[in-house]
Amino acid sequence: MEKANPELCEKVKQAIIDVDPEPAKIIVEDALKSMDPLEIINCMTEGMAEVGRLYEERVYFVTELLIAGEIMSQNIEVLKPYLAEGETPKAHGKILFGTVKDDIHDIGKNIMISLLKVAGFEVIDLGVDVPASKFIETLKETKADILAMSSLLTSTVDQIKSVVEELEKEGLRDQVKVIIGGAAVTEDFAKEVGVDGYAVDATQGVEKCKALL
Ligand code: B12
Repeated sequence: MEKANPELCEKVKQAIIDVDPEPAKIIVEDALKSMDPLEIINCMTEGMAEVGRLYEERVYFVTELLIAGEIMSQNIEVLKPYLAEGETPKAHGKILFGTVKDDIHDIGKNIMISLLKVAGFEVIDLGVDVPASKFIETLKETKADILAMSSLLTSTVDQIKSVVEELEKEGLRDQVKVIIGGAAVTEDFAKEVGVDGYAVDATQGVEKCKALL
């Protein structure tokens, strides 16, 4: 997507990369004056990808990942009240959402949940490190229309397969739409496991959920 304000976006991105909470908060608050909150989130996400790259190159360590995560989460709290502006007709439907077992990344999940709520969905958030049994048990209790799973680690994507297999075993697969996302997931993987939807970011994820119902 073309950026409305590439210079400011770069500043926001850099603020995340610098992993210094105070200036990052000021820059994001300042960006709000001229940028759409969703665009700010996308710029921060680009910063997070760069933090991940620096971690891979051993320039950064887990501490930096943690601080960057905290900064991003705090800034999302600042942006949340502005997300609802300009929203059109409300969607109806219940979504069960969680990050798969052995994975504790939740920033992307939380962004998508905020956007889903703005769009009018009811969301049941199972949190992180959610085993297949918990997804199935809660699905039976809540009769959710959509099951959404997030996975950021290549070592945890197979958990998605386990959940889909469990759904089939329990005879529930036809009763629920399944959508997946997160940095470890691809369109090809989604096809391979036979889920109903995949999205590269939360905005597209919300659109997919609307289309699935
Ligand atoms: C912050 C971070 C952390 C934080 C997480 C804090 C938190 N509360 O989430 C902490 C410090 C805890 C962490 C820990 C670890 N991390 Co980490 N982490 C990251 C980092 C830098 C950013 C992730 C992030 O929040 N991005 C911003 C959000 C907004 O993006 P997102 O999650 O991708 O979500 C967007 C989309 O994917 C989509 N989306 C997400 N979920 C869903 C779901 C659905 C249904 C849909 C449709 C869409 C969707 O919408 C979102 C918004 O647009 C990434 C780097 C990266 N490139 O992702 C590494 C990264 C994911 N981590 C990595 C690693 C290795 C680890 C550790 C193993 C490190 C360690 N040695 O301990 C641990 C694992 C802990 C565990 N068991 O889960 C690797 C994974 C490598 C791999 N291929 O498996 C990465 C890629 C870094 C790297 N390049 O090496 N990490």
